[in-house]
Amino acid sequence: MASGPVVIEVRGKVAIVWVDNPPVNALSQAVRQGLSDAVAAVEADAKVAAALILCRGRTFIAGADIREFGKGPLEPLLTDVIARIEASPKPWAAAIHGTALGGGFEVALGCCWRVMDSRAEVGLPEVKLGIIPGAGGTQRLPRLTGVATAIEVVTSGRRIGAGEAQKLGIADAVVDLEPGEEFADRALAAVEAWLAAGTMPVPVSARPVPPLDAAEAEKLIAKAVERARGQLSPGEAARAVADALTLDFAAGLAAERARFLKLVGHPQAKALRHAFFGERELSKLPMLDGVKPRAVSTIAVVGGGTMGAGIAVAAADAGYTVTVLETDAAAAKRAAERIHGIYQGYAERKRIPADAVGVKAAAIDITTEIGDLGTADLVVEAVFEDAEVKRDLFRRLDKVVRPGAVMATNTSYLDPNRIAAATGRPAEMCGLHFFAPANVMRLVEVIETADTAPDVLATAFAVALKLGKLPVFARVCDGFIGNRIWATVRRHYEFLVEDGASPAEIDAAMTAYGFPMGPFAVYDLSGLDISWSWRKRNMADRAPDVRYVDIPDRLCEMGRLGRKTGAGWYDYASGKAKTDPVVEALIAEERARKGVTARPVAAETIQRRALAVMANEGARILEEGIALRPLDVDMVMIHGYGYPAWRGGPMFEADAIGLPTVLGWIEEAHAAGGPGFEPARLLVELVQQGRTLADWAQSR
Ligand code: T1G
Repeated sequence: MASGPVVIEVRGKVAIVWVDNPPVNALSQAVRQGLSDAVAAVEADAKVAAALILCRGRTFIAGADIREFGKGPLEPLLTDVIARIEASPKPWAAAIHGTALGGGFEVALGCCWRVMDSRAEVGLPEVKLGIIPGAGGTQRLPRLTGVATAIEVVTSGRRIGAGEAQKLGIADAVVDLEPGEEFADRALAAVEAWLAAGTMPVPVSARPVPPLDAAEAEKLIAKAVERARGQLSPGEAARAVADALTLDFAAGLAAERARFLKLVGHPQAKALRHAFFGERELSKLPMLDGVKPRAVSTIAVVGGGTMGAGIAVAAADAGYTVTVLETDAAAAKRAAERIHGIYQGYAERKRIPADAVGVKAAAIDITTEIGDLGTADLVVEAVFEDAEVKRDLFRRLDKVVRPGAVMATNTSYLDPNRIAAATGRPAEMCGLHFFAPANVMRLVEVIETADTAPDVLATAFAVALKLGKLPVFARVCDGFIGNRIWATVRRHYEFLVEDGASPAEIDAAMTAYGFPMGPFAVYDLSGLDISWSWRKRNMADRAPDVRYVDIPDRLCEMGRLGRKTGAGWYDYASGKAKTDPVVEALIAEERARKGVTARPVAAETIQRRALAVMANEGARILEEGIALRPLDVDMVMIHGYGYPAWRGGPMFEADAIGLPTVLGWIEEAHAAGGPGFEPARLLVELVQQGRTLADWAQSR
């Protein structure tokens, strides 16, 4: 039988049901229909004793087709297809390679047997899309793993490797392929062996749910809700799994469906779909169409400090040959220790075996000879953030780096044009702005200078993607996309402190909004001296009517540079951030000096101000062509600054709330902040035209 993306191939007594729906075998309506038809065909074929689902391409079924969401349920529903497979008088097996995620894993759970390639993974990541498993995953998984484990799996959305899946009773067999061996053959052999054994396993849905104390289940739900910081789906997923303790399978399934339908249309789910597809749109840029990246196999990193070491490890882990250049032997030794430390951390978190630490660290060559960079295909500079230090370095690199190599600066605030101008080949230059720790943070701002050649840009994107990063295109301005928005909203947090809010109140408001950490806690962590030098560079010759808060300068003058000095906005003597009467007194003193009468500031006012200012600055960045699309701004703020993904980022959220409303909040921010915070022309025009940022993006 062949219907669309599902084809049956009978081998002996087993019907192999091939799913072939590139790129990731998503469960589109056609695939669901094909599977449903396959159940009937298998039942009707007397020669066939069992069925085996196998997928073409790089992965097993990666879940429901997310592009179908919001378009209303299309028959056949996945729940029904899985029920037909499970109820079939002939056993079905699933052979999992690559990933079986969401609905794909649920299909496998509806089968009698699951055989996994040893490199395969399974998971129910629906919470990352603001939903919960909607085809029986919350009811079948706990029947295999127990409720506590199932709650952990559905609330984290993490992937489970084959080894663990076997231990948890999810995988009935794990296949370690010999070179040249076909997974399909090994999976088929497994099914034939099970058939020969003659024992038909009990369908998962008919298996009992291992008991768990109701109070324990409640505790796990509460923990999931607390960890979600305002995102709804993890709590709902935990409750759905816990339902299995009190409801029979059919009732549990119905309850799961109800929760799923409540969430799939929720603004949080729409925001997370925006984030899912946004990540995948980042490198789809018209200026990269048909532009061939240059070949890169060797990367040199100049500077083995925190950023340099992280970049070197990320590059080595992605398979590049890496060299780190340091100024002298002592600095080289420190760089080696940092790199070793990163791998040590990986071993402690069981990401790599302990005996791999030394090998991996040693694979990164560290030199003090700039000449050794002569053969590098890409050179990334991560030295001290000083324009003359960087220009001098690139002048020297210009003499040794081979023609045709790409050179990139990791500067976060300096002008890459000025740095590139220190070389005779500015077209070979771009910015690669990593975020600390560079071996962890996925975001990279790829900066196009005035001279960057198209294939240099394409090379930067290709390397960033191979590093497993999220490359966001940006042009040159102070702070590019992320730091510019962050510096702008920071000024408003400081205005709110001067007007009456405490740093702790602002931090509480923004963590309640969904940020992992409050802004003042972040400032103390990254060091107050960074923005101090930014203010000195950018605010020293400000116009008299520009609002300026002196409190952070006073803190720095007092030597309170943040955690690294034991005090900043907070006091860290106890190891934890504590409100400090010294800071409270300083704030009161500054208010008095400015003649400001403190007034209570509601959390909602703080949150609205933050969104308004971020969206406004984001719109300016779009107007100026520094960023190309609202999604670029959103992905930077989500992946670089902790903006809650379930809000979609400031631009998406501004549209979701409604630009007229947000423009009102921006005007309030302008009233509070004065010159420099005028509403962006783009937003004013869109409101006048009754259009959204998404409309604007579509029209470009
Ligand atoms: N639906 C539609 N398109 C999808 C898709 C999906 N589930 N998964 C991936 N794509 C597209 C993606 O947009 C990209 O398109 C291309 O495939 C390659 O993806 C009932 C309701 C599988 C690990 O959450 O995690 O099941 O950009 O670049 O890096 O309970 O894709 O090329 O045009 O990511 O190799 C649950 C989502 C759904 C898994 C592969 N499933 N996908 O990663 O490729 S909800 C998921 C992934 C659900 C049920 C519920 C990854 C991947 P384009 P890619 P990759």
